[in-house]
Amino acid sequence: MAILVSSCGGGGSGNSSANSANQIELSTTVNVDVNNLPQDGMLHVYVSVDGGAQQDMQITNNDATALISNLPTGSHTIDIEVVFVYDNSATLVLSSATSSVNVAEGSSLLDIANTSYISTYDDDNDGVSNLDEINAGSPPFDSSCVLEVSVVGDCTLG
Ligand SMILES: [Ca+2]
Repeated sequence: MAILVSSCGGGGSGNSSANSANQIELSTTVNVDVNNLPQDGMLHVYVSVDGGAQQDMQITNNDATALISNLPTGSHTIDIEVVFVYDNSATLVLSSATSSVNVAEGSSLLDIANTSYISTYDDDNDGVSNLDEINAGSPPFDSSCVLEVSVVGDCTLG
């Protein structure tokens, strides 16, 4: 038994086989400054359906996408969590969103808007959100640390 997943390059009107294996193409924009992330870890965007296991979404710049298949027709709850995972396994939730989706037969698209995200997580309780601290390059676990700004540049030498 084989499961084939085809990605159509657009334009084609592929076969629409009516069965119970509906799928949604999920996409969302991550409100994280991906160019300014700590070096000692990795950004993950997790999605779970109806409280099930989390799966990694694919991240390209600020866009995260996932193909969720085998969904029964009807209403489902999609939970998305944007998490920075440090190399030492510490995790920091930056933002999350929950969306309800009515899955139709076949394939459908779901885009979760940036504005749906809650990003008030503040692990070190210093009043600055994890997201703001990550975006500012400040250690989100240590409220005693202040933001350091260093200027790196080439001086013109004679
Ligand atoms: Ca904080």
